[in-house]
Amino acid sequence: MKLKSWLLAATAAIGLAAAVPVAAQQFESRTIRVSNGVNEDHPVGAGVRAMAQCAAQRTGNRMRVQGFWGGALGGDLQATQALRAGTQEMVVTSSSPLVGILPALGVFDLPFLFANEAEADAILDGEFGRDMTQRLEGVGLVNLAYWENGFRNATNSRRAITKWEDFQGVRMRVMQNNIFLDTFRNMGSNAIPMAFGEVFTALETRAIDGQENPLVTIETSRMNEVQRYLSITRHAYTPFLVLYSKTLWDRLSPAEQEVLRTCTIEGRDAQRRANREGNDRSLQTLRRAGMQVNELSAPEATRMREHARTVWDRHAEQIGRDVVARMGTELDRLRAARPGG
Ligand code: TK8
Repeated sequence: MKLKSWLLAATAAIGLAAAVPVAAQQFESRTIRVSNGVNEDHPVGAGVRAMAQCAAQRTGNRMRVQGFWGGALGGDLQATQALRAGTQEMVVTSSSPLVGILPALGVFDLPFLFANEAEADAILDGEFGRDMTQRLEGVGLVNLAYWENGFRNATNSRRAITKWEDFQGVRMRVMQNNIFLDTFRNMGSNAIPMAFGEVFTALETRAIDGQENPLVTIETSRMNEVQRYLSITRHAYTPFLVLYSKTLWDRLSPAEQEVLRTCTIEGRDAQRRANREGNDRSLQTLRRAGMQVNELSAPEATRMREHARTVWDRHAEQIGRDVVARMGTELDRLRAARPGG
């Protein structure tokens, strides 16, 4: 190449480098794949977009976060195993399917654990959540934040659920989790464990009668197309874990790790906001779509909660009695400080 052309090219390259903020120049170009079992119009989409925008801004567009939706990279457990194998960077997953990896996570599956979102946030974002994050690191998973799947409600094609006995004989899909299996068997349901990606088709073909999920998931998974009854039971609260493969995490620079920690928290706040705003909207949408909606009365919710208490006793050992006891102590402290909840 002639000297003049070379000088021109070199000048252009230096000029370009100078255009990228110095801070950004410390970042490699990298695409981070994050797997999700829900669809992109679910509030998790708002969280991933906020996280991606934050990462791009802080790295001069060198760190790209790419979402894969509807279980395209596999269901919760399958994607999580890919992280542990170091073949995928991130997943947003319910905690429930991971109890085979870390039994202590089962504490979040105990029926009627949280009374409201404020309690859930205080536990998850506080000392209890940090302890669980530390336990996850021990099994090759870096939990960057707790996002919100939310309070779970029941849908089915056979009858309105007005009291726990109405579950009798209903073939209810539950997550692949022994506490959910027990909770629904204990109410007389024929509980069937199944990965989330198979649920819509199983409902459509009547292989199962019902399932249970938060309102925004029921709506964005179009379950009104294959379910007649929606019963507001709020029988459990599921967190989403935003996990990074520890194997791949350890190869990141401290600066990249800092960006991801900061941006996953920004994503958390956007996702929780979208989830909570979305719940009311989803309920109206599902009503308009023709679902027959009922809410458990307070006395029947109390009866269901009391009936489910036996599940707590049966699973405390497997979860870890210390973990269950700490959760109880933390919740008692929160409730004493905020009697109104
Ligand atoms: C989505 C799942 C799902 C969960 C379930 O990846 O399996 O019912 O509530 O939303 O995590």
